[in-house]
Amino acid sequence: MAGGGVIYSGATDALARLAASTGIPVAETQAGKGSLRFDNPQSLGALGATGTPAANSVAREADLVIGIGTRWSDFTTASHSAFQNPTVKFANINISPFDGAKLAGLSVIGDAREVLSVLTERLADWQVMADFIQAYRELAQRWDATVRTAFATAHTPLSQAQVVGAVESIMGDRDVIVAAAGSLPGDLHKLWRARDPKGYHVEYAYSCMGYEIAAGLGVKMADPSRDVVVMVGDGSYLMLNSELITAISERVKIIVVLVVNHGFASIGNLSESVGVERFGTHFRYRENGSLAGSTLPVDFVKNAESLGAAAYRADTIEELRLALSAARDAKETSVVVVETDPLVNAPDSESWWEVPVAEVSNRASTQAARRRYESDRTRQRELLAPSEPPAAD
Ligand SMILES: Cc1ncc(C[n+]2csc(CCOP(=O)(O)OP(=O)(O)O)c2C)c(N)n1
Ligand SMILES: [Mg+2]
Repeated sequence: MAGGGVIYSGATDALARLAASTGIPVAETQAGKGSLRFDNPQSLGALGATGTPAANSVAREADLVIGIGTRWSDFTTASHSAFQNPTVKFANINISPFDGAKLAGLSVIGDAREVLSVLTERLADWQVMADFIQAYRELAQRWDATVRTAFATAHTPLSQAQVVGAVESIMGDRDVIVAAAGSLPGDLHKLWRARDPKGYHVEYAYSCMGYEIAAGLGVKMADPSRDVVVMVGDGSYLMLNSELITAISERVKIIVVLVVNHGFASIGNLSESVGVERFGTHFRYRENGSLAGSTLPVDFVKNAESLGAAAYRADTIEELRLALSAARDAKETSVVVVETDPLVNAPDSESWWEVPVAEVSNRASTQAARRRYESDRTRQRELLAPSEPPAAD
């Protein structure tokens, strides 16, 4: 399990060597995404609530999990439901004793790159079983096919997956995608096919709305040799679009892809999952005391233009590709405004996230959600049994 520590310690090559020589498959957290290239034969992609079914399936059965530079966050462990093998054990390589001790793991305090190099030497004659390799490769290939289908399946308005696919296709191997809040981090975690350890910058620790444009500016200043594409939802954009002005005044070029779905799609999904039917998550007029009036007439193209950015509206996939190419070739900061359907979700992670549901409610939808919640909770594992250190030999 590769966390952000793999990237921060410069351990990506060391990880690839360990994975290649032992056949141990690698899954990634948000911060660890890009630890391996997406097409590395040992890569399973993202793990957990926003993960790939491939990684989640392998995690469910795993008997030993090595956490490298990961905080084992609630999303990563799918609220402690990701690991179902009754004898699963953890070994955590971390520079922080606090994180090393998590999931009752065997704590190995050290730098990820150094520890991985030693581990590769000591495991020189050891490999996982061949049928395991075949099984996880099949799972990874199946997920890859699912991603390609999601990118290519036409919807009107576009699906967010189509937009992610179009953005990915215009970016070079070293370019950086930036995101932070809403439905994008989850979709990017599972769908994005990372090609460089520094190519994926998603803030999902606090998932702070408004981080996106300011972060894109910082990433571009840190390495001007890379193109930076910021993907931001309309909710986040409305919270902090003003940093566009800083990008323009400093002549720091970023490309902003503004995904307009007229509200908080992610919170709408969450609301549905707890039986509250997307209450208050649409950008609509209040009418007769209800929040279900007509859609607010915000013109995002004019808004971006008014701040000094070049702005494009894209309603079809062809218009999106043209706008993205123009933005990529331009010298100045651009905003590509694209409308998407908030009700078309990315392919399922086959995972779970614990969001408690009201125990007492008159709504049938909430009562049904509560029953689902109680049943899902039975999959949680405490993972408190300590992993014994190996006997000295
Ligand atoms: C500063 C801040 N306030 C509130 C939240 C809770 N929150 C998470 S996503 C979200 C809605 C985001 O809407 P948008 O940017 O349009 O993305 P979408 O969900 O539509 O993909 C909210 C309110 C947050 N993450 N950060
Ligand atoms: Mg939105």
